Amino acid sequence: MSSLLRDLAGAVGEPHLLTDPAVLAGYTTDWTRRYHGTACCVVRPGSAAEVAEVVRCCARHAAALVPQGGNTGLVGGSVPAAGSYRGGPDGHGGQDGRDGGAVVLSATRLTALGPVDTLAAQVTAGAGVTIGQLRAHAARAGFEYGVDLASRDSATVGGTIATNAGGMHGIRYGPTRAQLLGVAAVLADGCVINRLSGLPAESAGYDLAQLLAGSEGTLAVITAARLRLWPAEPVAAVVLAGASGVAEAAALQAAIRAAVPGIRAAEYFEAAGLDLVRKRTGLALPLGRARAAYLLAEIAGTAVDAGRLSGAGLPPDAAVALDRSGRAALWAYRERITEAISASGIPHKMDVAVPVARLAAFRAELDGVVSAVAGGRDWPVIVFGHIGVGNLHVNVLGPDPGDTGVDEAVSRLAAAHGGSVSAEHGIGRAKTRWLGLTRAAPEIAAMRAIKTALDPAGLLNPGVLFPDCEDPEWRTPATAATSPTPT
Ligand code: 2HG
Ligand code: ZN
Repeated sequence: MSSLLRDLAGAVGEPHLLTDPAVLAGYTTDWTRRYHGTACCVVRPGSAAEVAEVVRCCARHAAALVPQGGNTGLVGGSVPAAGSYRGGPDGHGGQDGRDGGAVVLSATRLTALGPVDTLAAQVTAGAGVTIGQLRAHAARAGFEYGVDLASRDSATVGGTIATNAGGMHGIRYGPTRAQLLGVAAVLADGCVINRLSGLPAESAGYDLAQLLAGSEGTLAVITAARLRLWPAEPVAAVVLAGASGVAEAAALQAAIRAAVPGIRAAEYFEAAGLDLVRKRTGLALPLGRARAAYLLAEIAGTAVDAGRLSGAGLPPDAAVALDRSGRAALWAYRERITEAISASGIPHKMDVAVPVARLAAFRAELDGVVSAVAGGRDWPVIVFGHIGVGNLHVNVLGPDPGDTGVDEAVSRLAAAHGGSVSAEHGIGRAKTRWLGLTRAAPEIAAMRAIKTALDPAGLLNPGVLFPDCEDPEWRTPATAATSPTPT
C-alpha cells in the first residue's frame, strides 16, 4: 500500500477506503457511460472532520481530488479524467495521484439531516443526503424543498449545489442556488468553513455559499448545507396538452401561468422522446392520438384553482389529472425520458438555455444544425426540458462518444440565440471548450483567479469547468459571448 493510501485509510478507516478495481469502476464512470476516468481509490468519509483529513492528505501528497455525490451528473464532472494529471495552478492541472489516478471522495456517508426549523423554514442537510430523503423529511414537517428531479433517489444535496441543478420546479422556486443559505465546506488546504446559521439577513462580506453553487467541486468540498424550505402547497392538477411544437407549447404555458395563481412546472417534450418512453415502459399513447409535441404543466392550489384552467385556452383533448395517481401517470411520460434515451444508446447531452422568446427560433434551426454534422447519418434528436425557464435538454443518439462535433454545433446555436451552454447540468469535462460561448473572457479570467486563490495547486476536480489554456480552440468562441447574434 502506498503512503497516500495508508494516510487515507488512517483518515477514514480501512473499510471506507476502496481500491478494488471492480468497485472503483462504479465511481469512475458517469451516469451517461460517456465519461470514464482513472482513480487510485475511493474514500468515503463519515464526517466533516474526516473530509478535512482526506483533503489534507491529498494536499500533502499532491493528489488530485474529485468530490462525488450520487454520481448522477451528465457532463463528466463527477468522475476523474482518464490517465494521469498534468500539474499546474490554473485549475487544469492537479498532480499525479501516483497510484494511477485521482482520489474520489464519495459524500454518500455524509447523511446527517437536522430537524426542520419551522420558525425560519430552513434545514441543515449533509452533502450526501439525497434529494428524495430531503424532500420526504421536509414534507413530514409540512414543508417542501424547492428542487425536485427524476434522479431524486440518487442525486445528493452536495452534487446538486455543485451543478446548481434546477429540476422540475425551477419555474416556481428557482434553481438550487435560490435554496442555498449557507454551507459547511473544506477548502483545498484543509481549512474548514462553517456557515450554517442560515441568516436570511446578512451583508458581512462575500457570500461563499453562493460562490460554491455551480463551482462543480473545483473550489472546495461541500460537507453540508443550510437550505431554504417552502410551505408545502397542495397540487391541484397536472395538465398534459398536445402542441404543434415548442412555440405553441411556450404560448400555452404562458396562458396557464396567467390563468392560475401558481404554476409549479412547465415541461416540454416531443414525439421522439415519448416514443422511446413508450417503447421502454409499454405506456399507452396519451391523448388518444400522436402529437408532435407536448406541454406538461403542474399547478398548485385547490379544486377552485384547477377550475381556473378553463380560462387558459387548453386544447379540447388535453388531459387534466386531479388525483395523485392520475397526476403521477401523466408525469411518467416526462420523467422517464432520460432513462429511455439511455436504454437506446450513449447520448450526447446538450443542456442549453435560451430566452423563452427565442426557443422557437432555436428549435427551428436545431435539426438542420445536427443534420449538417451527421452528414447523412441517422442521428435521432430528442428534445425536452423545462420550457418555463427556457431550458431544453437536447439529446442526440448516434455519434461516437468521443466525437464532439454535434455538442459544439448545438452549443454554438444556443449561444447564437443569446443562450447558455449549460442551464443546470454544469460544464463538467464535457463542455469546457464551450464555456467561452457563454461567459466572456474577462469573466473566465475572474473565475480562474478565484480558482487559483482557493486551490493554488489545482488539486480539486482538475479538468472540470475551465477551458484548457493550451487548447487554442477554446479561445475562438470567447468572442461569441460578447457579441451574440442580434435578433
Ligand atoms: C431532466 O430534466 C434532467 O430530466 C435530465 O435534467 C436531462 O437527460 C437529460 O438530458
Ligand atoms: Zn432537467
